[in-house]
Amino acid sequence: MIELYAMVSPNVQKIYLMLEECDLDYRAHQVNIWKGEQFASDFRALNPNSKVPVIVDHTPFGGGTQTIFESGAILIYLSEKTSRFLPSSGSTRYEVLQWLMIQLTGIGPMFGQFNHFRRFASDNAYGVSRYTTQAATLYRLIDDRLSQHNFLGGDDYSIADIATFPWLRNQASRFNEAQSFMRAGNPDYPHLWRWFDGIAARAAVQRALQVIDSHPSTLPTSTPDEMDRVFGRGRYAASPDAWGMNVTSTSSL
Ligand SMILES: N[C@@H](CCC(=O)N[C@@H](CS)C(=O)NCC(=O)O)C(=O)O
Repeated sequence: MIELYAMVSPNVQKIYLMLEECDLDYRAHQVNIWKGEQFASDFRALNPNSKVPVIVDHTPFGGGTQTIFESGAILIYLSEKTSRFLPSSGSTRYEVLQWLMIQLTGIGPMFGQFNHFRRFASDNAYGVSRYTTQAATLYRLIDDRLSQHNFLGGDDYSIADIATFPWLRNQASRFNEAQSFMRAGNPDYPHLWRWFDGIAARAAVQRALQVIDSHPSTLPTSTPDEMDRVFGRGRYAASPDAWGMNVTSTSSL
């Protein structure tokens, strides 16, 4: 059995998708990051970086328990545990890993910053502009890649797709009206939306999305101070007076 420490974000959604795709037995524990549960000592013992997702596998190869944090490391671990969605050798393995890394180092951080500035600091024109451009560049990259291959890693569905799908779904549902290039079905990205619809139709993905969508975001229950703590701003900023960033904003989209 695998325990998943979770919340609603795309980085966690990848792991639900993978667990369902691999038909693994799991139990999810919701970590309320707005209430600071990620900073509790028992959670930090699992991930000293105080972030979800984390898994604890009670039946790893070799016995004992195996704890893993970082969504990319978790996906690779689960692939190797089940021999699924990541070739064990050869150039296709590295194709998949390359596109997994594009998600981990590009799509996640850039879309994450886009979301942050658009939702919580929309008066910061530079941040909004920079991350809108970064996100648009990534949409073009994904569509171009998928114009040549059925899936991001090549011919077969892989952890690169599993990692990327929740981010595109998140953007389309949150910014459908406000940011045209993120709109679901946008004809400027025909290959991206062909790929997206195919993944959305998978039985395991539908099962995962049902579980994911049954957990509402706890953000609306957070106080301005709790938001400042997660965002590292206000009295939590390393340098509160620098850059005029001593800002508390509760605006949400
Ligand atoms: N690189 C990490 C990112 C994880 C991450 O940013 N988790 C967020 C939720 S999406 C979190 O736990 N935030 C709590 C905090 O920053 O205090 C991964 O891919 O697992």
